[in-house]
Amino acid sequence: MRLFKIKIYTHSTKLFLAIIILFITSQIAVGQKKTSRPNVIFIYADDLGYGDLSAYGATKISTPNIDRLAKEGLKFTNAHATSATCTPSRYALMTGNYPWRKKGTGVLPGNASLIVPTDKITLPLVFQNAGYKTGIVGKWHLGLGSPGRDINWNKPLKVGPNEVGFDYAYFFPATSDRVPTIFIENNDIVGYEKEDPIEVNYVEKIGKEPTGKENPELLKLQASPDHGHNNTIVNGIGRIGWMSGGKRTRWADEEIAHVFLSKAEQFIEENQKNPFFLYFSLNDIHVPRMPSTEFKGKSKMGLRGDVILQMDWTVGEILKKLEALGMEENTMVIFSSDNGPVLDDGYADKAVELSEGHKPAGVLRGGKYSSFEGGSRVPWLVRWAGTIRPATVSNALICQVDLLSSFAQFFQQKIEDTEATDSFAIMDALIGKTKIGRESIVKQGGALSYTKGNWKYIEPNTNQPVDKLTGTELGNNPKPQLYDLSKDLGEKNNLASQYPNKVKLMAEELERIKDAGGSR
Ligand code: NG6
Ligand code: CA
Repeated sequence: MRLFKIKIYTHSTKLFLAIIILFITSQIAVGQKKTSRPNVIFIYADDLGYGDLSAYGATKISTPNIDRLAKEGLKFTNAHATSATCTPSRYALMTGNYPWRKKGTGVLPGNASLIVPTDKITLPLVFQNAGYKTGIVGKWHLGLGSPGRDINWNKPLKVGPNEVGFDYAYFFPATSDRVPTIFIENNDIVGYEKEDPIEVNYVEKIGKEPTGKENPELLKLQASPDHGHNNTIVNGIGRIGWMSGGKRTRWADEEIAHVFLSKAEQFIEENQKNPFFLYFSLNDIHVPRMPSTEFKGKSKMGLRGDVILQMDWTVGEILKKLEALGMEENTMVIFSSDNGPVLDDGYADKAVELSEGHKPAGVLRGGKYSSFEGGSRVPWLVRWAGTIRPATVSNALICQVDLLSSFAQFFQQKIEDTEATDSFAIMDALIGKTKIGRESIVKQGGALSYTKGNWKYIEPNTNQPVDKLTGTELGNNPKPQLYDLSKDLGEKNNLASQYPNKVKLMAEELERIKDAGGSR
């Protein structure tokens, strides 16, 4: 009898244990399912500086929603765009190649041809190959249409984001200070009417509409002298370039943030059952800074501060949406900026006067356009709830050009040696598993710079040291520059004459990287 009881006992214990083990393994399986193919949202701010967020030390402005990413995730202090302007940084993000290797990757006009190859791997293609749905919402600025052909704005706009890996695209072609001031959904201009055909020109005036130059009295935001934002007036703001027609397709600047947010939310909702990659490329905080009414005057720092708050609100809305859909754990949210900050970038919005006491680049020297760190060292935050430990800080050296190879590594895809040649597979660094990132980086401002470990070398360059229009210190110097970033992040002490051998070595290594056609 006794024996029998024990037998039953052991039998049921075994059963109990088996059930527990089954339960645990099924939970692990659910967990894996959740985390091995997370959705990825890459939020890319425009012209946001290293010191513009309270998470990065700003005290005159508060960005609680973006700061949440730091509190609940990982904050990088040594993260970089490849370049100090938009088009080249975005080219690198899409292709995994340093932009200075290819001619024609500088800031593009609104009627430029597509510069991203359609027959090579791209960041969105990595996700498509992994079975993800891919979308871009926001600023594009990488051209449209085949090289060498003028864009016909009155036909479907083929050869753009859709042709380089995005299943869905809702975007504007260049920048909000450039014509055409239109939204495009996939291949079509939103609200297009064939009775009012659209023409765009960057050489001479077309049509009879007033321009900022001829009719400044019509402007609600004056252009700064000499910057050239005084051509066709759209929504009371002079633009770079001329356009005619498409009267009802033109946006109001005040609606851009809301339109993009609603399209991003729609994409998230529609794809909540698929894994997806969303490239959410904000218009904020680029000029013209013209926030929606609810944000006007809110920051007490003028329009530039107001659009920072609008940008922060946008990020908060995305986080809310993920929460509402129960998608926090299976969605990785990455936030960064395409280049450093600038105050006067073409419009008299009083950014210089009203930013007093605020340091847009934080401790860094220079800003947008510069070879100094202010040009391209940028905020970078990642939240992946349940996987990345909250409130982690990493000083790993990482660059936006690495996203392509890192996600390919994550999905176990092989990238040909001839493609994405400057993109390093450093996924463990990007999600905080290690603090070792890439070994070195070549960046582009006024001149090229080469950083390895603590040392940064800037190539000699005879161009003007200070940009006359924006007042930015460009980092140009006819003599070589060498900085020890571990002691001098503000790049104040040029140590080149103290360490001539170091300078020689770094200059040689930079030449080798240039000649090699790739650095990976
Ligand atoms: C510059 C514009 C500037 C801005 C920039 C592009 C002038 C004098 N300045 O050429 O206003 O539009 O291009 O910014 O034209 S970016 O963030 O897209 O690179
Ligand atoms: Ca930019």
